[in-house]
Amino acid sequence: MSESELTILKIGGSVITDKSKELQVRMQAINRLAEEIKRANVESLIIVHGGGSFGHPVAQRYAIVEGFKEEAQKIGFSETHHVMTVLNGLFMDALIWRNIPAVSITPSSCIITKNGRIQHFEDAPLKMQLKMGFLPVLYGDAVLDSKLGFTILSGDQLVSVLATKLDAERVIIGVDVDGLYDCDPKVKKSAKMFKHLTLEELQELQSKLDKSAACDVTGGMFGKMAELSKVVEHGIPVTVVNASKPNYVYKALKGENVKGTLIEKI
Ligand code: IP8
Repeated sequence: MSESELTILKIGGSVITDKSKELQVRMQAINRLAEEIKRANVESLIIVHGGGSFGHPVAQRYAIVEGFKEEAQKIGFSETHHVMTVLNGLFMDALIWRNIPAVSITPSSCIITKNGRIQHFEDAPLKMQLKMGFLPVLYGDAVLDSKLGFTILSGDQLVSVLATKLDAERVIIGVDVDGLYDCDPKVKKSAKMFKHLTLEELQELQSKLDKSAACDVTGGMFGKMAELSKVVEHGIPVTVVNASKPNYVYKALKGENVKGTLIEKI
């Protein structure tokens, strides 16, 4: 299968962990998602997952995203990376026990950022894994940074860089709400969900939302969308679906009709 038929699936940290409690995994969600990924049987797939209540609280405690300022942060860098490998291990268990040939790719070992943006990515093993029919799994991680010393690389940046670099066919973003809204549906019941957005509409919406202090966005969804608009700009369609609900990810992977938000260039 050519790389042009590649699918990139992002699973948000809020889907696979309980963000209200540190280091709280949602094992049921991980197992269900692994089952759905197995059933969908997509030939060329990369999975990226977020940090949720594993990576984020530790990274925040040690201000890892701001870069290296003092020696005391180093153990925080190690801890952040370590808890991400633990969460990733649980995801990998669920996939491999279902006979999915998934292989974990550790971002901190093959990526260096510059001021938070990916500068160097040793992607030859990933490309070879894809060619051989493996399923590479990456995650948001603590990484070294040529300007800052270190920082946090989000799963969303990984998705946008991988999708554009490898010319993915489509990107599916699994979150814990039904799609992309004009404001946070968990805060505002009247929040309006978008079924379809063009790149222009998305950018318009983002600029409006930036100015609006009254209305928060869905778990930073629009911040993530800034990353994903790069994917859409590249001509790759992005679908945002609720990965906390059974079969949504399955249907999206199968290309079936599913409730969510489709973002396309035109
Ligand atoms: O949850 C960040 O990845 P994200 C992961 O995709 C860490 O933003 C280590 C905080």
